[in-house]
Amino acid sequence: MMNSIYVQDYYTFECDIWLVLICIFLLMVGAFMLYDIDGDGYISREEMMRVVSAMYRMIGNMVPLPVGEETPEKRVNKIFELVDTDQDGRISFREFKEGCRNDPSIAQGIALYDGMV
Ligand SMILES: [Ca+2]
Ligand SMILES: [Ca+2]
Repeated sequence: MMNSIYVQDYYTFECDIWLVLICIFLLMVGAFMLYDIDGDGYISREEMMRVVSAMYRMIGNMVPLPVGEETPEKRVNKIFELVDTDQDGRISFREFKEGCRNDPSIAQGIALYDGMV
């Protein structure tokens, strides 16, 4: 009896983890597509600049911006430093995905509503 409850709990737990992972993946794909404005499969510095500038305008004074990320330029430079591992000046989905996985602060930095939730 105890055993079946345990299994059920475990199974539920597993389901939740998968759901969370799928959600994270969809969010990442969504975020990537959002940044990749021309849809060529890479995020260029200009594309990220456009989205980040729009984000900064949108969140305006609602969210205190972290030190060193007060301007869209600074944030884009920081993201590129961390994520563009082959330094070709554009971010592939693989780099994007690995960046998010290796450092949750990047995922947070890329998230649209960073600091609002
Ligand atoms: Ca692109
Ligand atoms: Ca790259």
